[in-house]
Amino acid sequence: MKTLAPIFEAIERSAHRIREAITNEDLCYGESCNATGDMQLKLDIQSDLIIAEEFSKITAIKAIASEEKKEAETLHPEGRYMIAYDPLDGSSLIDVDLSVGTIYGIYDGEFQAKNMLAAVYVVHGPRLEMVTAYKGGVRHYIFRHGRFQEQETLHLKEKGKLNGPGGTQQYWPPHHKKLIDGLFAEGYRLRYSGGMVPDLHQILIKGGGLFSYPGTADKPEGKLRKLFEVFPFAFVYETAGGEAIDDKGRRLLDLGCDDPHETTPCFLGSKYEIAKVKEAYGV
Ligand code: P6P
Repeated sequence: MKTLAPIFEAIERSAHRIREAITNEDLCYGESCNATGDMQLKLDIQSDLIIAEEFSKITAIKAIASEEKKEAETLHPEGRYMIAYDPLDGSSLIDVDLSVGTIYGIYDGEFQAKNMLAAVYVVHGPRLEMVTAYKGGVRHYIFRHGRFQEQETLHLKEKGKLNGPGGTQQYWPPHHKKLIDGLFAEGYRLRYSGGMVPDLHQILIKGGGLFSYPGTADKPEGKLRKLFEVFPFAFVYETAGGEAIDDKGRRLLDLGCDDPHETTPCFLGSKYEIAKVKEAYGV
């Protein structure tokens, strides 16, 4: 962790500054749209500026790619690390006071899944929490009494109990609906807020289950972005002993990425549930 220590420290500083903004700033929409056309909440833009400012101080960071910006941005040409991040994922949930989060993928030299060194996410909920996946371990921190206190290492069981089915159900392919209904028929509990960070955090903390965002009639390539949403969580889930695949049964971390905003259908979860996905999709 020594070499990435300055990056983790910058992530912690950003987490506090973003939480302050969430608590005290207004929620009105900004005047501009982000690369995927979503109206940008002022908080999205502010969070992006906070993170970019903190990372700009670290000469080891060569470039950053943000969900809020169309292209990647070079910070220090002599640097080594490339960081892709979603500064405030699920920000539209703030105005109903639900949890949101920030997601980081830390890449070595280029923005490709095979180059991922570490993944970090921060959860802004009733508590401020952070999870890091690095060098074979998934570490969980809760901010208490002025510092991030490390908890038990996180692991996914072979089989869980929670089901987080994303996407617009009327546009699900029939075999996907059969998969999801089958899990509910086995007694799985519905756990889906529409915020990727708290939804995947819940399944991880509770030991297992399935999070899915399939290809649908309205979004054939899914909705979630590879570089700063899907690859980081795939890295966390695999490090925790789970699996993360696309709708063709391929490991998400084996996929290429040609554009920072490229999306993919994604299934992340415990081994039993991923086997169910492969069976339903015939892959
Ligand atoms: P849907 C939030 O907008 C987000 O990008 C992710 O955080 C979340 O998993 C997904 O979209 C929810 O999408 O279509 O299920 O509402």
